[in-house]
Parts: sequence; structure tokens; C-alpha cells
Amino acid sequence: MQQLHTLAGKRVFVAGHRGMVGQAIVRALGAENPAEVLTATRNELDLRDRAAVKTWLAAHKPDVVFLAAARVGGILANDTYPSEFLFDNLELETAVIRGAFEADVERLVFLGSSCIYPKMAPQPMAEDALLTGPLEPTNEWYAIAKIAGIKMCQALKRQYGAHYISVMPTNLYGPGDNFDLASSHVIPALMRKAHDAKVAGAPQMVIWGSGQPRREFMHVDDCASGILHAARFYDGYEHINIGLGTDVTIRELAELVMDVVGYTGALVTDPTKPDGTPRKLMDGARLKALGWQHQISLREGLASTYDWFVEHHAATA
Ligand code: GFB
Repeated sequence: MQQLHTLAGKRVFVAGHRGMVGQAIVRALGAENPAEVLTATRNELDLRDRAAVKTWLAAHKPDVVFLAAARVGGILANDTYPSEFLFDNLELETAVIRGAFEADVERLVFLGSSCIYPKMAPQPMAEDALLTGPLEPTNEWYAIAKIAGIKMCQALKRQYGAHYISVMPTNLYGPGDNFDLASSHVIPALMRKAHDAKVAGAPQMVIWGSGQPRREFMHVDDCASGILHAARFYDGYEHINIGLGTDVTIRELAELVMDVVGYTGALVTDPTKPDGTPRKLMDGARLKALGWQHQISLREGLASTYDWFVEHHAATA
């Protein structure tokens, strides 16, 4: 496999290094021998502020940028705060992607999400399913912002030949995730619910929706390795999926989480909460053809994430 770009010896800016994916990219970058990994906290730099980002990039001169910063959240947060999910992400993408280009950043990797695909996209979802049908209404605001980010990279590539690419990870989980029940994704929510129910000796725990939707879940360290692989081996105009090829129902996931946590109560569904897209399974053939393979099974990943949760959150739960 021919390596197109190197990270070795480069000044690499990870935008969003405090988030779950940003943290995992920083961990994974260690093995790539970059000259320096650059980061900026939210207090140091508001990534939505185009002038501030421009000044920061001019001062720090990165060669490579990973854009892992975004306003993100689970199905309820997306559904409740459409304005923030749309505006914050558009502002941040414009400031960082356009700013990087103006600052002569040679390589940029923009991170999106599997929700960019139409609600009823054929499964598994290949890259060319983009913009072939209506989006899932609970997260169309976030999806539109992420599609715009893909288009920003494509516009700069088409007009100026920029080596800017977009990678679309499937649903992620792992250490550093958000475990707040109102804003989190399903895995941290179920982990917290099962843990709290176990500690309280509660007879049951509740899952949102019907339990029937299917999702594909990837450990964030696998995702970071896929992102770095794409950074080195992919320079296409189209975005590239990062998936693993298997999915489970939310009920199956809940049962697996309960098993990992050691909670033996009953499982109850709450039909007043949204199901979202019926199925989201990625076609990861493009990245696989470039020699990448995920390593961490769902059970193994859930077990290590639960260990992390117990160490970092459970005491305050
Ligand atoms: O992870 P999640 O919030 O995101 O929900 P999406 C996945 C499924 O789990 C939905 C169900 O069918 C939820 O109804 N679910 C069951 C729960 N119990 C719970 C719970 O306690 N908390 C949560 N959060 N879900 C998001 C998008 O969609 O996925 C974003 O809104 C983004 O835009 C992200 O793309 C990856 O997969 O439905």
C-alpha cells in the first residue's frame, strides 16, 4: 500500500483534543513520531471565532490539522438544540477549514458522522449514498453542518488541489465519553443507567424508544487508528467511511451492557422517546481496501469503557 502522506516530523494540530475522539487521536499520534502535537483549550481559543483561529494558526504554524472539534450529542440533544448543532458546527468548520487553507496548512482531516446519510439509505451505507434522500429529522441540523464540512474540503480540493479529506466514523464509544443522561449517546447512557440500577438494587432500567433500531458501534481507539490510516493512505475527493461491518439492536446492546456491568434486573422501553434512524450500518470497504482493520470487539470495548467509567465517574454517580 502506498503511503501518500506522513505525520512523522510534522506539526500536528488536534482541534477538539479534550473530546473523546480528539483524546484518542492524541493517544494514537504518539506512535507516528510527529514533531509536535499542538492543542488549544476552549479558553485559549474559541474555534468558532474566525479571526481568533486565523491568529492562532499564524502563530503556531501547523502542517497538519485534525478537525475533531464539534458540538455533538445523542438523539435527544440533537432534537432539542437544532440551532446550536447547526450554527456552532458551521462556524467552527468555516473558521478551521478555511483558516487552515489560508494559513497554508498542507493536510487537513475533517471528522463527520454516519448521520450524514439519508434516513432510509440502503444498508450498509456506502459513501455514494450521500445526498440521495431525506435526512433523519432528529439530527438533520447536525447532519447538514457535517455535509457542509465535507463540501468545504471538496471545494478547496477541486479549486486549489488542497489535500483536505473527510472521514465519517460510525457511532463511537469509549473512555472520555459524555456520561450525562440528557445529552449523551446511547452507550454511556446505558452504562450509567445499569450501574446506578445495580448500586441502588433497582428492579428495572429504562431504555428510550422501542429497542428495535440497529446501530454499529466502534471503540474510539479503533476509530483513531482508522483516522490516522486515512490521513496517511487516502487523498480522495469523496469522504471515506470508518466502520466495522456489524450492528446490533438497541435491546441487544442494553443486554450486553447489563451483562458487562453485572446488573440482572428487568429491561423496560420508553416509547415516548424517539428511535431515530431505523438502521445505521457503514460500508467500510473503501478504508479496508487501503489495508485497515478494526481490532476491538464490542464486548471487550464495553468492558474496558466500563472500567474507565467506574474509575472516573461512578464515585460521583
Ligand atoms: O446514541 P444515540 O443517542 O444516537 O441513540 P443516534 C441511539 C439509539 O439508542 C436511539 C436509543 O434509537 C435511542 O432511542 N436509546 C435507548 C438511547 N436508550 C437511550 C438512552 O438512554 N440514551 C440515548 N441517547 N439513546 C445520534 C445523532 O443519533 O448519533 C447524532 O443524533 C450523531 O447526530 C450520533 O450522528 C452518532 O445514533 O440515534
